[in-house]
Amino acid sequence: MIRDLTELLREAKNRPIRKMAVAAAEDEHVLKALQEAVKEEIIIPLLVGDKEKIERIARSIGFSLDGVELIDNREGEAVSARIAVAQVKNGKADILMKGFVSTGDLLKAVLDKELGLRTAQLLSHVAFFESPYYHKIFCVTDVAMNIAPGLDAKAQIICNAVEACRGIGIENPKVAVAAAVETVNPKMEATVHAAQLKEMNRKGLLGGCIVDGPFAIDIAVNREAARHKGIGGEVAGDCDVILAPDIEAGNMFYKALNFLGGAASAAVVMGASAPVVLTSRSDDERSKLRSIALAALIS
Ligand code: COD
Repeated sequence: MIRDLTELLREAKNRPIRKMAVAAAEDEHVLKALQEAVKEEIIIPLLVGDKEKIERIARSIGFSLDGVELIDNREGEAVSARIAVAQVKNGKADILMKGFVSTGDLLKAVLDKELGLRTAQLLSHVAFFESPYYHKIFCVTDVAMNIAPGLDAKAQIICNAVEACRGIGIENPKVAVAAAVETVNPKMEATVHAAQLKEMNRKGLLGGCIVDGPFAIDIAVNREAARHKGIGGEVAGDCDVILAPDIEAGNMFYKALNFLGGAASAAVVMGASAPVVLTSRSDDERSKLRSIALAALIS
């Protein structure tokens, strides 16, 4: 089992090297992360984007592109996204990574019915964290893709997170369904969904995980807080997965952990025919590198 996020890199180095198509690679943070990932022999990049800009940035950071495959595209980032997706679809790459392209444009290319990477599953984003205030790594989902998931979508989001956890050795993860309170309030949809998801899991509809909630975040991550409020069970204070009620709550939690909470993160989109590295433009190259390693482990 991975105990801290730096282990992702060590573990990924021991696995077969993966080929990764990068959509709109003309981005300094992305190229720095790739430079490191190539040095660590985690991936072989296949760059798509504006060749002139990519080569200029690569030169400025001392990244030699000798032997690196590069598909030149000057028709904009959305087209680069479609070309990179096609490389994965055609089996020329095992992983897709977002470069200097908007999340919306990349996801639209991934979701394209004919040319994209859709499967029967819902696609969802899973972000892993290592926090100085928590005793193990954990993930939050979905902070970047599904805007306002309903009950069925949340069930699939949990299944994707469980699969991602398994990919890094967390078997039977403990899932906390996050809300603002610990009791079911019909006026708070997240609390109603929590009770329903718990019941679905009890009936064996989710599988391979323990689900509990509704939990406010303090209950999910802090045993003392849970004990103080009289909440027991295996999940309270020891969760592996936090299911966010919607993209707003999830995204704010994600950014707050990274920018105010001293956390380190790694993220991947699950449910497509290949893992998708979908880091935010403001994530630094270490975070991007960890996400590449995570995707390589899951792929
Ligand atoms: N999984 C599988 N299929 C999906 C999913 C999904 N998560 N989302 C949409 N689809 C399918 C639909 O069933 C439909 O067939 C087709 O895709 C189009 O659906 P729309 O019209 O809802 O999709 P779009 O193209 O308008 O939007 C899809 C996005 C993922 C782009 C949209 O949900 C979105 O903008 N999400 C937020 C992205 C974002 O801004 N993140 C910011 C944080 S970094």
